Amino acid sequence: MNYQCGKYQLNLNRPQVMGIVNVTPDSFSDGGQFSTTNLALEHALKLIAEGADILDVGGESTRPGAVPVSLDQELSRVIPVIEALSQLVMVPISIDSYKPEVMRLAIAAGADMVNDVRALQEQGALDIVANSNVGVCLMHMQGKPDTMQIAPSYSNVVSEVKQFLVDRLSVALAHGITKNRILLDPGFGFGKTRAQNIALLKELEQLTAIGQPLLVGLSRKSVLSVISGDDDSQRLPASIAAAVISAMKGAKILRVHDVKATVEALSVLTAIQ
Ligand code: YH5
Repeated sequence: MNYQCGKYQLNLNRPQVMGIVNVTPDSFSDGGQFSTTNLALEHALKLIAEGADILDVGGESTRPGAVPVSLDQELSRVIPVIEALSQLVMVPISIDSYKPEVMRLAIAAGADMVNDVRALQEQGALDIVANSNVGVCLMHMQGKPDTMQIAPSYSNVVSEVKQFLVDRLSVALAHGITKNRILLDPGFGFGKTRAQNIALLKELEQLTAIGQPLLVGLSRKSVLSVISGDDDSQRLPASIAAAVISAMKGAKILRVHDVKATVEALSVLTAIQ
């Protein structure tokens, strides 16, 4: 099975690792544009050296309760990084944004894929992807990032997420985005309680059964915390377990912070597949 994204064809016969590149002002830098861009580029090159198959570049946090950034702010963060990376590296570059204008300019700057937590529901987003050759990831989210974790509610989380993904897949196909360009994603942590996230992971095969490749993002998420109140850096072993379990249940792309450890863990699975 192959996945078409821009000028690249990804081989999905073995699980692929998507490395997360956050382009947000760092506490170690002065917060200026130059150092923000350069720290992100340095991090991206490290992830490539560790074996990342794709890079996901994002300029706005979609964590629960995160402050939204303006369009101009987001563009000034991500565009220089995408321009540089698309010239420097030989892996697909994904733009993590739900804003059509960010998608459009990112594609012009060399992005090969759109990772959209709103599944192309913003006005104009479908046309921008359809009128290009980039890949797309359609993710499920209940509510909006600022309030989604207050009271997530489903009668059956697995069937409701599945129905949403099937519906967005049909809409994307009807707009002329071909099957080989579309990934689906249950959106772990996006408007889901811990029990609902666990149910989705346990029943992930039901989403694999849709027949489109799945992208899964569980890396460092709070659903994995064993001790209440623990910080992100303590979630590596649980993140590795989640990536391997997801891949065993059919996920084709794992979106992770810790690329080296994930690649090494997945190589054991690849060896027996
Ligand atoms: C995803 O699942 N997630 S941003 C909270 C954390 C750690 C990490 C409390 N973008 C996904 O990474 N795109 C994000 O600790 C995504 N799928 C896709 N397609 C949230 C995130 C995070 C949140």
